[in-house]
Amino acid sequence: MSATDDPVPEILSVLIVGAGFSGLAMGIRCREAGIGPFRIVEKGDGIGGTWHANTYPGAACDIPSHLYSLSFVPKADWSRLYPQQAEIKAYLEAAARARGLLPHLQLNTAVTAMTWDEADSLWRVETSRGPLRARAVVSGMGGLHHPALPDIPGRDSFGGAAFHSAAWDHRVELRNRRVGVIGTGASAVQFVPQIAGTVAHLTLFQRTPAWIMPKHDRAIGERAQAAYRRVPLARRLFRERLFWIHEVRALLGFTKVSKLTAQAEALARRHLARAVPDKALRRKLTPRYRLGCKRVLIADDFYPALMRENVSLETGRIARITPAGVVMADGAEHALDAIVYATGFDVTGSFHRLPVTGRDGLTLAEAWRDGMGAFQGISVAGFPNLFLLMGPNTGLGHNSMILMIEAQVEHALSCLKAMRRRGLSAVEVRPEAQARFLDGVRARLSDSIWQAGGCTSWYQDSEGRNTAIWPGSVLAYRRGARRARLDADYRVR
Ligand code: N01
Repeated sequence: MSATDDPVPEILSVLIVGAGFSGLAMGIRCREAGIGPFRIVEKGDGIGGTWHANTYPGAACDIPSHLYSLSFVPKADWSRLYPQQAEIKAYLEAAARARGLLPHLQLNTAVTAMTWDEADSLWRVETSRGPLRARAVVSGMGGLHHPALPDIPGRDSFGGAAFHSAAWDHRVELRNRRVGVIGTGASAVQFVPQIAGTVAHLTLFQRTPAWIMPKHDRAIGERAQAAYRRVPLARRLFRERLFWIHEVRALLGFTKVSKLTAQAEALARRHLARAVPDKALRRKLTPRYRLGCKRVLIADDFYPALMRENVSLETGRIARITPAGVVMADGAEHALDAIVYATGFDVTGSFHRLPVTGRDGLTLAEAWRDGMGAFQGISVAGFPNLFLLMGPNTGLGHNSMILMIEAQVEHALSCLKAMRRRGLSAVEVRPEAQARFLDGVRARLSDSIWQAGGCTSWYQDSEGRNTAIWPGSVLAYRRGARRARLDADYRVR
């Protein structure tokens, strides 16, 4: 993929950070609207964001392909109901090429600091390849790109191979080796079935059993693909149907403990019982928190993988890691040749790692001392001309994240277009608009599963506040976010 190395224009209209779904969506819409000059900088060496970085065996999306794609970049020939990593990455590369983004895209360029220059009304941005200046910055950095390694004593003393699932080391041969996998989240349930059949022995270290639903993945046949190609309305109706199947959960109040929770838990228990006849193993795999508190997983092949003779499930507490393997709190030892950490990401720390200094020297870390928060998850008071995509409280547990991203892109774009039309140099969300929005989020969260569910999850910060998930329907979010009400919610100058 040949991106650009051309010199950057002296002052960019827009700098977009990240070439994953959200950054590329923003770039496409900027280009269509004639906003420019703009540039997309990406720290990685390819397009796709999480779908470029995560190459573990079996990496796939648990949202159907026709819904997990941009409404303005339709693809008729998705090969499976649930898309696999390579197909999503190829889709994003094709979109970037077809929509003329390559001349705007600069790879291997990490943003290291950003400072708002009030006198010149622009952002001064430090990158690993030199400074940039931009009137506006759109962050498409996402939240799930800093792998979290567990704080287990002796971790670095391990003598075998060790890596995180999000940075899979394909040079390490796991075939016929004794492999330990720590963690049982969305990543582990996808790759454990892929490697279980080839390793000598797999020990899965589980701290908390997850709720797992049936997946029912299937290939989408050539006839259906051809029909979607010939009749775009058929594809749109299929996408719409998938949207409503997912959205109905939110409309029925999935974020609260309800009858729906109990019914979904019963379905997941039946899924477990069908796959795992062994009562003792089933007990170990049965969650003890209410469904929805952590991300609900979908997989048909994970439980069968645990039934294999060469796979064992360890549910005790890990005491330490030694050069030879893992030692449990009860003294049991597991000799291992390799350890895969499927231990998730540092989500709340993601923005704090990047020094972002807004108006009057306020840093984003200071603004978020009492927890992350942004107006519509997009704009933060004190940080003019800065727009966050996939910002705080805009993640989804029930539907496609792409729908949220598109609403955020339209919000940022409506601000940028108004700035151009009205000759504005800065737009900054009013603190009262931000406070009103965050009060609404808090009210929605007050009787949510995260208050009552008795679990901790990466959705919550160290104080237990959910700063990751939008506690409502996509429809409700889109209604509020899609078009910025500049004169009501923003200060302009
Ligand atoms: O990470 P996770 P993930 N000792 O944080 C355990 C997205 N995603 O990479 O539950 C022992 O879910 C931890 O245990 P516990 C998706 O949004 C999407 O799997 O904290 N264990 C848990 O079991 C997802 O939610 C897709 O008790 C430790 C696991 O490690 C997000 O990425 C696919 C531990 C971490 O699970 C993250 O998923 C894959 C310790 N010290 C991922 N620390 C799609 O299909 C942590 N654990 C779209």
